[in-house]
Amino acid sequence: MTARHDPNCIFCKIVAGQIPSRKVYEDDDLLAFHDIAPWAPQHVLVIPKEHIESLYDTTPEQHQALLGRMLALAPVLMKQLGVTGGFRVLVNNGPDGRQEVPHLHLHAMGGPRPWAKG
Ligand code: IU
Repeated sequence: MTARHDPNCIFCKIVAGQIPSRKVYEDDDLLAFHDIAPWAPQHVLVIPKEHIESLYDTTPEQHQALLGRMLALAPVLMKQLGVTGGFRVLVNNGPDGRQEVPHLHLHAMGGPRPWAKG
């Protein structure tokens, strides 16, 4: 089990295997799975296994490596999923940042356009 786990958090439940997900990557610290409501032909979420609510709860001193690994995983997964023409990454933080699930996650979205606006 991970260092910090919130039993009420849906993504912690996914990490713990209590809720199924379509996993695309897993290691000791990170999990990546297909978004259940994709905005793009390929849409995966990369999350830390540890319960970190948002980027507000990170510091450069403690989380630089973890955050770097989350971002670095995005192109690897996009390529594995056949996305070679371009993709977007997005991290929503807090209510004004349109974060709906309060467990840090990086969206990686790609595939042939048209798809997401903005
Ligand atoms: P947001 O950045 O917090 O707004 O995005 C949350 C995403 O989590 C959103 O795209 C949902 O479709 C996705 N999601 C999921 O993949 N599985 C779930 O069980 C739940 C949300 I709840």
